[in-house]
Amino acid sequence: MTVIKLTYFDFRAKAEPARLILAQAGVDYIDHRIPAYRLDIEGWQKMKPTTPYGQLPILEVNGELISESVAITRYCAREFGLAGKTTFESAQADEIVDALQGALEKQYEAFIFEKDETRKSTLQKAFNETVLPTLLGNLEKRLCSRGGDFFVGGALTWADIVTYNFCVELPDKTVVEKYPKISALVAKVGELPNIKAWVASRPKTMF
Ligand SMILES: N[C@@H](CCC(=O)N[C@@H](CS)C(=O)NCC(=O)O)C(=O)O
Repeated sequence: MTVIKLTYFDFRAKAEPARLILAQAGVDYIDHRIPAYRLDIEGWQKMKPTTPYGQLPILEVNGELISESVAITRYCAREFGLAGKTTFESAQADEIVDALQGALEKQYEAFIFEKDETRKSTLQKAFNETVLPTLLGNLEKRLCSRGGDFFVGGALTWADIVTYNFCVELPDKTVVEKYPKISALVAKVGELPNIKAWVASRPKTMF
């Protein structure tokens, strides 16, 4: 039996897309959570050098380790049949995930990492008024061009699950309502029984 262990801080953040995929696929895995690094600086400083890039999440599969959240999420999607049926479909799913990832990095910068208050507020304004509407508008068009129900091949893939996670984690979720196809997709993914059960039962964390 394959033993899968996902190690991350006790947040949703960068591990949640992989957790959602594993939940949707009904995979039994070890959801290993360590205290947020600011709550256990000493513990994290000990563990940090044991990880490939000094960061989490990491995924161990039968003891072999991979790092980087998107690589981990993509592996889970491929391994459990949620990455498209052909290499072209895989690329179509990758495109959506990459587009979301670009915006997500700007969101983290604006809402979490930037310490200078003036710059932070400029970045947040740019995210809310330009980055996010541009991305959602483009994704709405992409979704329509691919049939309107799912992003790839008329069936659920990780592109849909990552989109769902991005939208439900937005500081202001109501913005998604302006994009009817994306909104319907987010609702549909949220109603998938395995996703719904995971979201209801997962540890409650701030982000
Ligand atoms: N590019 C990496 C970034 C991972 C990352 O930023 N991890 C943060 C937590 S979200 C971390 O480990 N911070 C602790 C540190 O850098 O010491 C990924 O996507 O996995």
